[in-house]
Parts: sequence; structure tokens; C-alpha cells
Amino acid sequence: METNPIPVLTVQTTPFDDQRPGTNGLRKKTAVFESKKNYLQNYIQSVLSSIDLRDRQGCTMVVGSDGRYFSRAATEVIVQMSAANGIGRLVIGHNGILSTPAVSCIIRKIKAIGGIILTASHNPGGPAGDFGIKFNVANGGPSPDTVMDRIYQVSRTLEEYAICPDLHIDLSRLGRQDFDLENKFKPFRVEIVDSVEIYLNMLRGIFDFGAIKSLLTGPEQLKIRIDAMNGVMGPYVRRILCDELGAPANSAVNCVPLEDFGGQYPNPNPTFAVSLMDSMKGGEFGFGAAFDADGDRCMILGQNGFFVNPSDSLAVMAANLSCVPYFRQVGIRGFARSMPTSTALDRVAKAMKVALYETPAGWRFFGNLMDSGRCSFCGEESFGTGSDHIREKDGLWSVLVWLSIIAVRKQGVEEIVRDHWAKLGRNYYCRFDYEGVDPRAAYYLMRDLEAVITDKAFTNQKFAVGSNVYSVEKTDNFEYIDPVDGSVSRNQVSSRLLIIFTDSSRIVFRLSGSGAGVGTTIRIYAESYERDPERHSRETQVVLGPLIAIALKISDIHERTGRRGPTVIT
Ligand code: VG1
Ligand code: CO
Repeated sequence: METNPIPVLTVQTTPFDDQRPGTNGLRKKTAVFESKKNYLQNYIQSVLSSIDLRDRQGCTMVVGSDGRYFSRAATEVIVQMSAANGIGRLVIGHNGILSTPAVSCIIRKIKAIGGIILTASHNPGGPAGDFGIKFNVANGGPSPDTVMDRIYQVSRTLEEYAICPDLHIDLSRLGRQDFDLENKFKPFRVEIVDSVEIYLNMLRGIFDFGAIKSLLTGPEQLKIRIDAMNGVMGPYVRRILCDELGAPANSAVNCVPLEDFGGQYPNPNPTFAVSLMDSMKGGEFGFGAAFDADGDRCMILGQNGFFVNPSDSLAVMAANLSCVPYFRQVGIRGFARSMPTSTALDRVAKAMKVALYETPAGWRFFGNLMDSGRCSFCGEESFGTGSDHIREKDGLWSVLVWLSIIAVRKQGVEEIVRDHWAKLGRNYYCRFDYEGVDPRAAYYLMRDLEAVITDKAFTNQKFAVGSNVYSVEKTDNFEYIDPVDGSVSRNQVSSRLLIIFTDSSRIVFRLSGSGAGVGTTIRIYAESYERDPERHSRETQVVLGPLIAIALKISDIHERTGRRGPTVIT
């Protein structure tokens, strides 16, 4: 305990007009948070002020980071401001490190009022990279729109913030640290917890660790390659997959969290997880996975680099959830996916006779469905899958689901996926990203495209590309009405235009909401369904070529953006 009480200061500031959180939190170039005076403090004050004063006094919050550059400095400010704003206790990961799913798990476990996660997820890190702040609420999930709006409203008129600049904690020392504050009766408490332990204990209650361990160590050992991409997942992979589940040490690579992720994009897809793709192609490993920086997403690969499209991964996991003890115990209520995610999951839902919900992009929409018992399992095309065990997508949990399926079915990844297609058909699927587009060009593109596709004349229109003819069945400016609280998400910039053709092919256009505010990313998604197992081994780009040609033509995207093609294809 400190001898002299620590002073609480009120600091004058001026508001910023660009602190509206995006798809998941506020993301900007690191330099904005680091160098723009009070930028970080204003946002943290807005987050704290968004919590009702009565709930805030004496409450507990969780704080963690994916280890990216500027996280330590930001954590210190959050601690100082939390103390000054009446928070009673902060639970922080060792050295500040906690994955996004671990934060969600801890919030629920200790009944905290919420948590702050310092991450820009898949965006690059470092002084020249991106920084971000996610705020998760009491159910453990990302702030819903109502909370994001409140934060934004506060940020626009903020005139002062409260801080204890003399309060310093030691992030490397596990255990409790108490501080006496001026004019406060109760000491402010910080608890530094092991980054992995609480999350690991939760996983023990979900999976059959014995069965997974036999798979990874037994006579017919499955050799795995797991790439933590120099992000937060390193300690989790080592402790859980290697120490607990017996995978040999060389199964885990890039497991030391680096402030700049080694200069790589911590984005688990075939373009950025190149070294994993390469080592899988050698054929030595039967299973591969890579995570994003904060560990909520993962890419799954089979032997020889067989790529499991995330929408397929979602559908295959859904169809095989009975391989996981947790679901055998609690049962399966319903499934949910974001609108751009392929409809492969819908076919599983139909076959299993469970409800299927379609939400806008972003995990925050799944929370209400899960809290109200409507949904057990959900996911997105962007490599995120999760269940009601927490309220976040969960990368390592997804890996353990896959390993459980392999252990029970005694088949390889590719065999499991092909078998799934043979039963329910294959949804060919791909995503085109045009990154760093001029925001005005992107805005006008979407506006004009909306006018084109919502025009009556567009319905029933036929597009002939080569020998294929696609007839428009329906178009939609996607709107979501939350079945629990009735809230409406309409005309969201980042969840938009959908075209469905009579053969159930789909094209989706939307703007990304997770960038750092420099340039806009346009995403185009194309999907087509193939029932005939004889036609399940075709090249995705060939199958989807005609649909993509239609998408490019009606949006005029290359002409409008001056691009010749997408930056990334997934
Ligand atoms: C992207 C993904 C979306 C995901 C979001 C946050 O958003 O497409 O599916 O929920 O990132 O992921 P956008 O708006 O750029 O398409 V994470 O791992 O940052 O929490
Ligand atoms: Co993430």
C-alpha cells in the first residue's frame, strides 16, 4: 500500500470528431494514438463515461492487449484513468497480454462489467502500423451498436477527463497491487493474472483433452503445424497445444509476441500466412492453423496445404459439433452467420432442423442471439468461428473443434471436407478486397450501385457470361432486425448490397469497417452452389469467374478506382 494517497486530476481537453468505433472498436494509425495530444485519453474517457455511474463505481474491468507496439503505454493510461473514474478493480493479463477470446472468457468468469482490448486485430502493428481499442461489455462480447453510439456521442462533446498520473503498476508481477487514492474510501486494486490459465481451464471443460492428446501423441500421431503469426497466440499455443496436449515443440512457430508482428500482416489467410502455406505443402503435417494478432480468428489447412475456406470450415464444424463433449451435453439450439458468409451453413441448419440467423458483419450481433438461448454456434467468412462458451470468435477453440472432429472420425481434413460436400453440396466461395481506395470513390460506387440494383428493372435481369446465364432473383440493401430487442440495423455503410440469382448464387458488396481510417476497402464476395459431387474439384476462380465478371461490370469498380484488380483474393 502506498503511504500517501494518490491524487486524482481532472484535465481539460477538446473533443475529436472521428472517434466512432468501426466493425469492432476504434482503429487508427498508431501515430494518431501515440502523438495526437489526448487522443487516447479522450477515447478512454468516452468508453468509461459510457458506463452508467452507478454501475461504474467499484466495478471490475478486464484489460488485455495483443502485444502490439504502444500497448504498454496505453495500458498504463487505462489503469490511471480507470482508477480516477471510480473503477474498483482491474484484472490485467501478465505483461498486459490477453487474447480477445481470453478477455471474453475472463469477463464472464469473474462477472466483470466489461473489458478493454488493445488490438487492431488483423491490421499491421508497429509505429508505422495500426493501433486499436475494442470495448467488450458484461456478456463478454463486443459493444453492441447502442453502446458504440453512446461512446461516440460522449467523445464528440468531451471537455475533460480524469486521471491519476502518479499511479504506476508493474505488469510483470503476478498478483494483487493495491493503491490508496485521494478522496476515495476503498483502495483501487489491480490484479495481474496469468494470460492463459483461466482460458485453459474453460477449454478443459469443453473438450476431451485425453482424446486430443492421443491424436497428437499416439502411435498414429497427427503432425500439426500452428503459426501464431508473432501475435498474442504464442503463449496459448505453447501452453495448451504443446504442454497440455502433447504436440511436439516444433509444431508451434512464430510463438513470441512481437510489437510489430515481425513486420508481417497478422492476418490468417493464404496471402499473409505464406510460411505456413509453404510448410504445409511439403506434406509432412496433416493439420495446419494460423491466427490473427488477437487470436479470435484462424485459418485451417489440411495435408499438402489443402485450404479450408472459412465458410466451409464453419459449415463442417456445425455438422460435426457432436464430436465435442460440450455440445453433447448442452445440445444445439441454432446457428448464425454474417450476411456475406456463404450459405453452406444454412444447408447444415436445414439438415439438422435448427434455426439459422443471418446478421450484419461483426461479432456484436451474435451476442443477443446467444444470450437469449437462440444460437449455440456462429461464424463469419473472415476466418472467425465461435460458440456460446464465450461471446467472441475463438481461434484456438476452433482448432480444438477441428482436432476433436479428426480424433472422432479418424479422417484427415480434406476427407472430412469432401465428405461434407458430397452430402450437402459445395458452395464455391471467394472474396475480393480492394484496399486503400479513395473514400469518395468508394462512397459513390456504393451509392450508384445501390441505385442500379434496387431499380425494379434490375430484378429478372439476365446476365450471359460465356455459356452461363444468371437471372437475378432478388436484391437487397441488407437490413437486420434483432429478434431479441427489435433494434434495426439499416443502411450500415459496412453491411450492404446483396444480389441473389435464381440458381442461389450470390454477389455481395460492402465497405470494410475495420480499417485505420486511411483509404477505404471495398469487399466483393461471390458464391455459387454445386450439388453434383463430380464437379466438386474445380478451381474456385474458374467456377466463380462469370459471377465476378458480372460484379465488376455492374459496379464498374476498376474504372472508378483506377485499379486493375483486387489487392487480396481469399
Ligand atoms: C472485418 C471482418 C469481419 C470481422 C471484423 C473484426 O471487418 O470482415 O467479419 O468481424 O473484421 O474482426 P470489415 O468491416 O473490415 O470487413 V477482428 O478479428 O478485428 O475482431
Ligand atoms: Co481479431
